[in-house]
Formats: sequence, C-alpha cells, structure tokens
Amino acid sequence: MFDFFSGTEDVVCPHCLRKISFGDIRFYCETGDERRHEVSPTLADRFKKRLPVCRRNFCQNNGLTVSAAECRHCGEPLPPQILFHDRYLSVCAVGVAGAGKSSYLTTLVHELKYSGLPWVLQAMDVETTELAQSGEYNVYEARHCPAGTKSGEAPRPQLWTILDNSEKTDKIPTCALTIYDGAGEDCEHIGYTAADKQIARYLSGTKMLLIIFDPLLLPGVRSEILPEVLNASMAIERQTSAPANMVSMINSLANYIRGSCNIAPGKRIDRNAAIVITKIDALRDIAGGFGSSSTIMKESPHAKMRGFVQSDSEMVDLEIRDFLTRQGETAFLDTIDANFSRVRVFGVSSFGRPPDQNKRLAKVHPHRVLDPLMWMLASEKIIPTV
Ligand SMILES: Nc1nc2c(ncn2[C@@H]2O[C@H](COP(=O)(O)OP(=O)(O)OP(=O)(O)O)[C@@H](O)[C@H]2O)c(=O)[nH]1
Ligand SMILES: [Mg+2]
Ligand SMILES: [Zn+2]
Ligand SMILES: [Zn+2]
Repeated sequence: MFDFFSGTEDVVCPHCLRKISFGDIRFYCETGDERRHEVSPTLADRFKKRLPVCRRNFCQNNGLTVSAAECRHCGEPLPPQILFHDRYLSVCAVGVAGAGKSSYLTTLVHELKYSGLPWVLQAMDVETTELAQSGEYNVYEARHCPAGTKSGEAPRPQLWTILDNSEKTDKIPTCALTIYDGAGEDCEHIGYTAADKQIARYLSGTKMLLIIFDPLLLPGVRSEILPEVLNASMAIERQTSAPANMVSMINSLANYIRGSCNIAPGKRIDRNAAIVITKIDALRDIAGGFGSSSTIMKESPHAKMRGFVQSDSEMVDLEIRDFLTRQGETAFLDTIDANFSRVRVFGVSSFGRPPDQNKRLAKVHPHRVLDPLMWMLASEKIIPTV
C-alpha cells in the first residue's frame, strides 16, 4: 500500500536533528556499559547497508550483530536500525497547556496500531515501548486523563516504525515516525534556556507541526457548554491561557522556525501545518457548535478507503473555519495561513466523549484522530489521495 518513490532521504538524529549516516554513529556490540566495545562497520557493511558484526576475539558477542548505537554528535542512544528505513516522518505537537496534546498523541498511537490498515506499528526503543504502554494503560484500562506533561525539559522523542504489511514481498517497506510531545507551558514562552533551544530545534526539524487548539478556551463556547462538561474537559490547575495567546504563540513559533531554518521574514514556511481542534465531543449540538449531520461528526473515511479522502478533509476544514469565524477567531487562522504554505484544519475527539466529574473516562472511542496523520502520509505520497 505504501507508495515509495525511489531515492534516499536524509536521516536525522531524532535527538539533535543533525543529518546522520554511517560515519556519525557509534555502534556497540552490547547494550550494557561494562563489557561493551565499539564495532566499526566495514566497507562491505556500508555498501550493503547492513549493521556491523562484532569480530573481537574472546568477546561473548563475537559473531553477533551490534545491538546498541549512539549519535556521535549528541551522545544520545539511537536504535541501530535507524539508517535503514525507506521513509522518515516526524510530527511535533504544540499548543497551550491543557489543550489536549498528550491525550491526542496517546490515542493516535493506539489507533494507528488498530486502524484496520495493513500496517504494523513497532517501537524502535525501550523508552518508546514503556511510554506507550503506560500511556495506553492509563487511558484505555485505568481510564484516567493523562497527567500534565512536565515542563522545563525537552520532551523525549518517541521513535516508531510503521511496517507496510500489505504486500507479501521479502522486503517490507518501512517508515520511521518520530513523535514529539512537549509541555504547553514551554511552547507558550520559548526562551533561551538549553531545554528551550532543544524544543525550538524539534519545532524547526519536524516535517509536520500539529498545532493543537482547544475550543473550550473560546468565550462563545464556554457560555454555551454545561459547566460540568467544561470542568471535566479542562486541565483546571494549568489552563489559564486565552486564545489570544495562541496567536502570539504561533507568531513566535514561526519566528523560531524562520530563524533556525534561515527563511526570510515574508516567506511562508514550506511545511505541513495541521491545525487540530481537540475535544470536539463537547461541541456536539451546542449552539454555535456542530450538529450531528455535519461531516466532522461523521466517522472518518480515510482508513476504510485506504487513502486520504480529499473531499471529506476539505469539508471538515471548511466546517471548522466557519465555526472559528463564527466565534470571532479569524486572527488565529490568518496568522497560521500567513506563516505556513500548507495548512489544513482538523477536528478530533481523543476520548469520544467528555471525562466525568472525577476526570475518569468511559470506554474510549477516539474520533477522527488519524486524519492529520493520513494527510501527512498523503502529502508525502506514502498513501494515495482518493
Ligand atoms: N471533552 C474532552 N476533554 C478532553 C479530551 N482530550 C483531553 N481533554 C481534557 O483536556 C485535559 C488536558 O489534556 P492533556 O492531553 O493533558 O493536555 P496537554 O496539551 O498535553 O497539556 P500539557 O501537557 O499541560 O501541555 C484532560 O485532562 C481532559 O480533561 C477530549 O477528547 N474530550
Ligand atoms: Mg501533555
Ligand atoms: Zn544526535
Ligand atoms: Zn563484542
């Protein structure tokens, strides 16, 4: 199903975002620190694009393929296989505190695993496995909302592989997918600390920005919605930011990207910007919200059609732009349209319905969470547009 065009893509270290190839990686025959030693790839390894094998006499791993690696530039651990994927994608979620970033990314990964598409999602490292397991357990089993993301430190990237299992050939096409989920507090004021620099680097290096917008910050929505739904759907202790802050956040974000990618001030940033309106379950049937007959409230067609359904996405984009215009939020849309060349608006509900008074979740039924990812895959020509 993947439609890979030939040619090789740049591989970047997911931690420092520098371009990497064989020479930029240190390979080790073992994961543990004590007896491990560096193993250099031979010319044949490089040529055949395969991992080196430990040949050291008396090493207990003699004859085995290396099992650990790190980036020579930043020293961070890398999955040894990182160089060998067919395609490389990355997404970075930005948005004010409590906008629903972590809830969204948790259900996104889960939905991708069980989408019914012929894809297999695999974690590339132990950190990603553990993070996904605890996130999924928390939301799907224990049924709690995720805790607020820790601010003041750069997020650890999640490293995933998507295997395309649709064709029964020997070589399965693979796509590396890196996901960054930062703390809203940090996105709101990117400053000059080391962590901020790292966050700015992620923002600049990512293929698609997920700009997460919380509709429950809009005064017109707040006055219509039931107070208990509003309370349950806000990260109360952390959430104070008004939508006006979103405009300044987008502006400073765009300036950071322009600065670090050397893009002239008047030039649109050539990158996919997906605006994701979260918590749309709370907007169902409120005055000024979305009726049950609207496209956005209907089931997403993309996974079923095994491609990106352009007409559906354009309809949803229109419906939300209308909604934001009715809410008087044209400044937000204008700011994004002025800064990015490819903008598409999406609406999702990570949980399918609001949490209860105690912030516990009913059975989780995510709504349209895969849509933004399908858009990115389609614009990268990895899946067809239908
Ligand atoms: N009704 C509803 N509420 C949601 C949904 N997703 C998230 N929420 C609410 O939003 C709160 C914050 O969600 P998080 O995912 O932690 O938000 P975040 O953007 O990661 O916040 P920070 O990590 O602080 O930046 C949750 O505690 C829920 O109350 C949803 O799909 N529907
Ligand atoms: Mg979070
Ligand atoms: Zn690095
Ligand atoms: Zn060895």
